[in-house]
Amino acid sequence: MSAELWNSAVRVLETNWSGDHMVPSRKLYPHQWSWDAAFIAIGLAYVNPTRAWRDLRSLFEAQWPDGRVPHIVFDPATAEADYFPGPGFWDVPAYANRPARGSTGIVQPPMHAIAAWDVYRHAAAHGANCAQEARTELEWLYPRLVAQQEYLTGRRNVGGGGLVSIVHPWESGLDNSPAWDEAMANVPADLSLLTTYKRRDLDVSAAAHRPTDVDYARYVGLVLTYRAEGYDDHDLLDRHAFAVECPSFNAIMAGAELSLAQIAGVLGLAAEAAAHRERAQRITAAIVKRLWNPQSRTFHALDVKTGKLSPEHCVSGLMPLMLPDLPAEHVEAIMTEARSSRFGLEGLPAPSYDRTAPGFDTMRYWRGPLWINVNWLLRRGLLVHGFRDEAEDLRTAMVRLVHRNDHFEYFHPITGEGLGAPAFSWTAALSLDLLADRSVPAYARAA
Ligand code: 2M8
Repeated sequence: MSAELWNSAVRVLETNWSGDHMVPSRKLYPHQWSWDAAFIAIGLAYVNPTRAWRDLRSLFEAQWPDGRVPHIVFDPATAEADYFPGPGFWDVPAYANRPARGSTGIVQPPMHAIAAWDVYRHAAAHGANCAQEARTELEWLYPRLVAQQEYLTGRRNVGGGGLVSIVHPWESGLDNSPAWDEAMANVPADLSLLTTYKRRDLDVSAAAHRPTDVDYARYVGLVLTYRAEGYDDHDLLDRHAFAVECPSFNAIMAGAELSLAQIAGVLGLAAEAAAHRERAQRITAAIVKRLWNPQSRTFHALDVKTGKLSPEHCVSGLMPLMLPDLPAEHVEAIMTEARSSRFGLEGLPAPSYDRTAPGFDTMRYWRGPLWINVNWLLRRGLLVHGFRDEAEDLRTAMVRLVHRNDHFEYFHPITGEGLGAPAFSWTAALSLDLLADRSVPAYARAA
C-alpha cells in the first residue's frame, strides 16, 4: 500500500507543477494558493526539495511591501475566465517590481515558517548540495517570514488583544465553515452582484458541495469594500463588515513563531530565537484568554465587531492543540472534544464540523467533509502533547483513507468517499509526509 500511495502522490505533484509553482488542482484552482504552497512544500521536500523551495520562493516574491503574503498569486498564463474571482476582479495595483493584478489583497494562515522548517529538516537527507540549498533558501525566506508575522500581529490586531483578525472567510482557509455564520449574517448580501460577477466554481463542481449564492454575494461584497480602500487596514473595526479571530489561524500564527525560533537558531540568531518563543507564548495566552468558552469547553471564533464567540463547534477549535504552552486543562478539553461523537477520531479522521450539529452537511465544503491538511495539523498537536497512540491511529486513518479513495480535495465524513477536486496537491503532498515522517516536533512536551 505504501509504495502505491507514494507513487500516486508523486504523479499528482508532477502533473500539478506549473514551471515555478504548484497549482492546488488543475481544473478548480489554476493559480498558486498561499497555505496550499506551504502544505505542498512539506511533502515535495521528500521527492524534489528544489521545487519545494521554488514554490515557497514564488509565493514570497509576491509578498506586498507591508509584509502581507497574498492568498492567491495569479498565473499570468491563465485566462481571467478560468477562476472567479480572478485578477481583474481583485484589481490589485502594481507594487515593488510586480505588475498590477498579480495577486489578491487578502491573506491565508501563515503556515510557511512551519513548512520552511520542515523542508529544511528533510532536505539534509538528500545530500550536501541539498543541505547547502536549504541553508541559502532559509536565509532568503527568514526576513520575509518575519515580515509576514509583523504584518499580521500589527495591522491585523484589529481587536487589540494580540490576536490576528481575518477580514474575509477566505483568509481562514476554512472558507465556508459554520464558525463564520453569525458574523457573516451581519454582512450585507447583495445578490445582484452575482449577475455582474459570474461564479465559476459551479461550472466545475456540484452546487451541493459549494457555498450558496447568498454566501458568495457576501464574499464578493467584502472584497469590494476592502478593494475600494486599496486593501488598506486602517480603522478596519469601524469600516469593515467582518473581523473575526479564528482559533486555527491564530494557532498557526503561534506555531509559525515556534518554527521561526528553530530557523533563527540555525541561522545563529539566538536573541531572535528567544523573541519568537516569547511571541508564541503570548499568542497562546491570548488564544486562551479570548477564544475559550468555559461552558462549551472548546475554542471558538470571536466576532470582534460584536465581542461574541461563535456557538459552533468546528475543527478549528481543536487546532490550538499544536501549541506546547497550552495549559493542561485546555489540552484535556480538546482531547475530550476530539474523542467525542462530535469529531470522533475512530476509524476516519476528524470532520470539519460537529457531526452532531443540525447543520452538519456531509457534502458541502468545510461544513462536514474532512480534510487532510487540518487532520495533519491535529496529528501534529497530538504529537506535541505526547498522545503517541492517537497520533499513530490518526496517521494510519489518513493514509488508509487516501489510499482507498485517492488524492481528493476532501472526503465524505461517513463513507470516506473522495469529494471536490481530484488529484489535489496538498492531499498528495501530505500523504508523502505521513508515509515518511514519524518524528515528533522539537518543541513537543515530554510524554
Ligand atoms: C478553497 O478556497 C478557494 C478560495 O480561496 C475557493 O473556494 O475558491 C479553500 O479550501 C482554501 O483553503 C484553499 O486554499 C483553496 C485552494 O485549495 O480552495
